[in-house]
Amino acid sequence: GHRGGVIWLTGLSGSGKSTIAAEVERKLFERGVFARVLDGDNVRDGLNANLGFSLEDRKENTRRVAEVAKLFAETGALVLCSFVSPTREMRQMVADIVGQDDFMEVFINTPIELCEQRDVKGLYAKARAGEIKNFTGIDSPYEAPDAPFLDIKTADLSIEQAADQLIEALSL
Ligand code: GGZ
Repeated sequence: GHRGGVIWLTGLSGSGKSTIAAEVERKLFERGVFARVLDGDNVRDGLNANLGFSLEDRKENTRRVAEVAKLFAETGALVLCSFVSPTREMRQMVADIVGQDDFMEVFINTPIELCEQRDVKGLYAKARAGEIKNFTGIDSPYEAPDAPFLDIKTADLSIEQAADQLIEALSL
């Protein structure tokens, strides 16, 4: 059997975090593993609707998600948290909240050139045009993890291959 834990996917906007997390969730469901994705799409509309993208708001976004993820993990879920969470300090806070033993940091390592080239949501173009301020990688920092549990270099991987790397690393 398995017990709950928090898998924390960090990376740039457009790096593929949420897509990979959703694929991992799907594959784990097939194996009968209780997994849930938390990401900006299901958290920033509700729980964190009052937060923006200043570093202070991102920190609070991250803190609340970590607290929720901890509660989920205590029910036995594997919680796939997909958040830019751009600073080492923020991610250390997550580790402190959920407990080092239940925290797995996964770096979705996609070069910014590639994220910007794909620009799935058109946000990089807007950030370049100055229509979005404090955009990660453009005019707001991103600090790559020093020693993540797993570093997925997505450039030459399909979504499925990236998801498989993550699942393999979990050795369930
Ligand atoms: C970064 C932003 C911004 C700014 C809106 N900077 O590609 P997406 O759209 O789906 O992922 C990004 C998401 C980031 O939200 P998070 O909650 O993950 O951020 S953090 O952990 O830093 O709190 C992007 C969109 O929201 N977005 N404005 N300025 N990404």
